[in-house]
Amino acid sequence: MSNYHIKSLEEYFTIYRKSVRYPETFWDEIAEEHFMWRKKWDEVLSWDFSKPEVTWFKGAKLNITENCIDRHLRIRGDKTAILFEPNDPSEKAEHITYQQLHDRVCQFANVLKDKGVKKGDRVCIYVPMIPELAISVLACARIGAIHSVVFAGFSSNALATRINDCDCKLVITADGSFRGKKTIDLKGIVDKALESCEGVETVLVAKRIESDITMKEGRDEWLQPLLSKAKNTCEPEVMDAEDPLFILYTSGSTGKPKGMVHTTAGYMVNTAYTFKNVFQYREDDVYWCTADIGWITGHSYIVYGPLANGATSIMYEGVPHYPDWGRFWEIVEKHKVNQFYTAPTAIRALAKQNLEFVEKYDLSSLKVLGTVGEPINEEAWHWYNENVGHQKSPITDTWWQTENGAIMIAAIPYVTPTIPTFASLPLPGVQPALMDENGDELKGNQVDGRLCIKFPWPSMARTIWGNHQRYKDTYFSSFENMYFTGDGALRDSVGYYRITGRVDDVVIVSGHNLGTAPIEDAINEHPAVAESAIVGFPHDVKGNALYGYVTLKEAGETRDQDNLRKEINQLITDRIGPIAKLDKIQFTDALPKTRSGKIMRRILRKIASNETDSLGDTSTLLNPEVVEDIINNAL
Ligand code: 6R9
Repeated sequence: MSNYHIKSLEEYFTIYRKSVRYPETFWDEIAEEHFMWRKKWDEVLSWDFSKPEVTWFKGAKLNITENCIDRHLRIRGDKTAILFEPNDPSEKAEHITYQQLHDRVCQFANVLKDKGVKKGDRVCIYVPMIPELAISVLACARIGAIHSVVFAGFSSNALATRINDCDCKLVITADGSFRGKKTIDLKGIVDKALESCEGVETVLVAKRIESDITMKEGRDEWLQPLLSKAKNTCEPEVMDAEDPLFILYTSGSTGKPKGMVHTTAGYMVNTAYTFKNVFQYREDDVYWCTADIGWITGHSYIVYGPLANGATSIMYEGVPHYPDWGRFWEIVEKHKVNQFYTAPTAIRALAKQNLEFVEKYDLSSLKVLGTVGEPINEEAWHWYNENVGHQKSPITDTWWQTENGAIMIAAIPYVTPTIPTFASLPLPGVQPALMDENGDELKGNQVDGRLCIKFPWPSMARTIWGNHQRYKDTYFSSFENMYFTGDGALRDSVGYYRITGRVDDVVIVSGHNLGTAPIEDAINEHPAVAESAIVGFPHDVKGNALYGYVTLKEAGETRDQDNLRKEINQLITDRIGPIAKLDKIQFTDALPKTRSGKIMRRILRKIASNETDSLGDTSTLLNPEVVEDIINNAL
């Protein structure tokens, strides 16, 4: 038992050491004690990073929904599994108990079976943050179909590419979605996408916004009438440990999106274990992750991780600023949220608003705060700590990737002392390595290099759908016998990790290797600055020079821009040195971002280099309109 729930720093070190020395025993014990298996495994782990080929719990048989739902029914049948908070605060929140979740998942599973979906088939889920999204994910898992959730905000192009890449025959969607004051015509987007997806035979449509949509005869069907006719029991399909559970696409910096394939047993064990520890989840806690299920964070830490622990997991349909910027805090107060997990980009946006929005609400229920998605800058960290956590809720800065499936490096709240901007220590079972450019491992502390993982962990993606070679090339070819993350990191004098950003966010200026993240940190210290992004552009003398895109806290700021530019460069000189000074600083109202809040530096790089005719795919941007504005005002 003690392996599973870490309670002190000493215990962490003991368990961590064990997990490195005897990784198989470590995971074997966790898997054995905390899950429900139809058959136990023959072998905990086999691996060969040169192929790469990894299997965990080979020979085991299970169904993940039995672990996330059925086994809780006896003791937690009436406990809320999913707490749905609608976009509109005047609409009542919906408490879905474990028993109700069971019944609804089974009904949905029976509908899918009825439509001919079988084990191994791919189902595309393009559904907004309503209960049907979580339920459809679990329904696929119930019958062994592989779900491919596409964020319901991606364009028809992006959707079509993803449907075709893994040959989905069935698509689940909704008539539309609410986002703050706006509604989005999801079905229209699906219709357009399907013009280029010949393989799709069936579209199931959930009713949410009651809009007028067209239903294509013989292809499209309303979901609710089918569900209400379906039986509320469905025998779970018995799966092999290594059967694929889902595909989730992640956009590479170039080329088409990569369909990361996650398998069943290892993913389950790893997400459940990390959920319990990183959020210090206790039986009656209410947990809220603000991510969308269309992102890996939502898969692992709204659906699978929490439910495998019998937790109550909030699903919020809306946006942080509707009806006003106090909405997140209103929800925390209303549902007495204990763990709150969000992204630095949301924190920065919230921190820009009047403090009254957060001060108005009672946040005393909060015990743990989390962040994920990008490095959290110092200023945002302090704002979060002071105004949300009131300096008593530890912040766990969780580093991980779609490819990882589960959190890899993060502080264990109340156990690991936290330092702003440091993700801190690897979780048990995770063996990071920092590598230099020559491919040698940097041993010891006070080193800075490329972040790799040198030993398999159970929830690692096993391949890229339909393209194993690309999987190998992308992650296992840069360094021998290592998984390469693409991120840079430093390890400080006590062994804490600080993620310094994507390695491709490094610019060589006059022969100096400059990470853009620390420069951005320096700029963000300026009191007038909200956010910034630095990219390189070709320069006759220096090879590359730096171009900064800066958004100010107050839109339409009338400050003297030249003076601001001087102050910003002075800050950079003070913090990093004159070498990192920016040649150009463009003030802009917003930065182009992906749905998960990552700044699309690729686009900014093109603009800075004056290559605006080859911007590439902008279909996954949250705010494509800002691109034109930035181009028009480029320096
Ligand atoms: C979960 C998720 C992965 C990339 C990753 C890194 C960045 C995520 C971070 C972080 C610094 C953190 N990233 N968490 N950087 N500190 N706590 O975000 O997955 O969308 O695949 O992105 O995000 O660069 O490599 P994904």
